[in-house]
Amino acid sequence: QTVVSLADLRQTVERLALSMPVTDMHTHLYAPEFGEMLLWGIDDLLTYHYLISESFRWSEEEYSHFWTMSKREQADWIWKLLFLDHSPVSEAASGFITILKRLGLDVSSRNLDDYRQALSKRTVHEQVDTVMQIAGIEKIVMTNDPFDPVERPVWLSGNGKTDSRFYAALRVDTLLNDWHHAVNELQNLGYDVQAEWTERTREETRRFLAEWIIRMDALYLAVSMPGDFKYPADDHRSKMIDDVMIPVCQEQDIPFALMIGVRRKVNPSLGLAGDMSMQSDVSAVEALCRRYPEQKFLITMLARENQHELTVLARKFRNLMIFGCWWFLHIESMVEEMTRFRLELLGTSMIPQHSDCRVFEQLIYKWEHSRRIIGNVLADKYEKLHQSGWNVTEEEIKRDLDDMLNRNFWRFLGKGQ
Ligand code: REL
Ligand code: ZN
Repeated sequence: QTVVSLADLRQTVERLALSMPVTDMHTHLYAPEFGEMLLWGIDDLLTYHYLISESFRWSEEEYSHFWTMSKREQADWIWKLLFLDHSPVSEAASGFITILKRLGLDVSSRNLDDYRQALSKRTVHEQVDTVMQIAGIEKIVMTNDPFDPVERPVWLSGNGKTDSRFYAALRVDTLLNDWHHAVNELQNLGYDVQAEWTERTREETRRFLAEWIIRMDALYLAVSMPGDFKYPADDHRSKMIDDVMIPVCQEQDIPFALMIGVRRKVNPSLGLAGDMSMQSDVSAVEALCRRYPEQKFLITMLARENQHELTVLARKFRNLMIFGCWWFLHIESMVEEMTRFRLELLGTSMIPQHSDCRVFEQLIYKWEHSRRIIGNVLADKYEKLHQSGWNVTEEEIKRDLDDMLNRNFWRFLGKGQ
């Protein structure tokens, strides 16, 4: 085991940070078996909701007109506004350029139709393999909703588990945030529930979750919560968590992931692009972790203002794993800031990033940009240790990166291979 010299340190860390295999523990990507749910290619990339909201800042176009355009027309419109009329310097726009470059396309030509043609020659399977290889992604966790009419048949036909690189996470947003709608859905699926919180309703909702966890082999339950989420409270959410979510997670031995701090539809005309962030109350997470010490919680928050407190909380509860720089925090300056203080407060015992990709090729830029920052921050720390005479070996650098990019997640699940 040779020690890495100071001269080689930064470069070694960077090389390994860019290449160690990743488990992407929260995405909106799907295995090819899910058909049209798996988005990929130039037009899906350009119509990413992050780019839609950025485009409208430069246009007087009616929102409603945008939504009547074909996907290709929308992509052309966004390309012109964000890439030709202005320089693509935002994270999402520069990310598209990183993708073109890594796919070997001629970035300098700025010829969108050439890019389209180059990708249209590929099959979805080829593209999935190529992108995972370029991005160094080994395992991908999807977002799976049994109430989704397109998705449900894939699971019922047994096709949801054919590609071993993809894993399921069971989304429970409707149960927690729109109970009225959930009652309808559950009844349609044959569960004997009613709007009123009866013992039978609780039992049947637990049965629904347990059956779907098993059917999907779901790694965890997941939900996005608004910033005004309170726990404990005298409301539907607290009852659902205490009477249904926690008992089922305990029985199935899986974590509960809460992504807290979203304010949906601030501008409804923008569709998915119209969601906003809001500050949250970290004490809800504190109360959950204290009340259920045997239950594991995967937590991320959307407001920058909550990050430090949440990281401190993770020092207090080993059943709390913080993860990712979510959504509006997935920009280089925030990733840098958050990674730095997380490392300073928790060492490597956290999950510094997830991609939240919606379009397959985004794996390339989201991970490349983040890997570089994680490597750089880590290199600073090793250099400091080196000055005190503590030398690290390449094996140790690999171990630390493997923990952060891959193993911490599986270990937290109790599935540390
Ligand atoms: O999982 C979620 O709730 C969010 O990540 C999504 O709602 C969001 O639209 C996503 O695209 C953000 O990156
Ligand atoms: Zn997400």
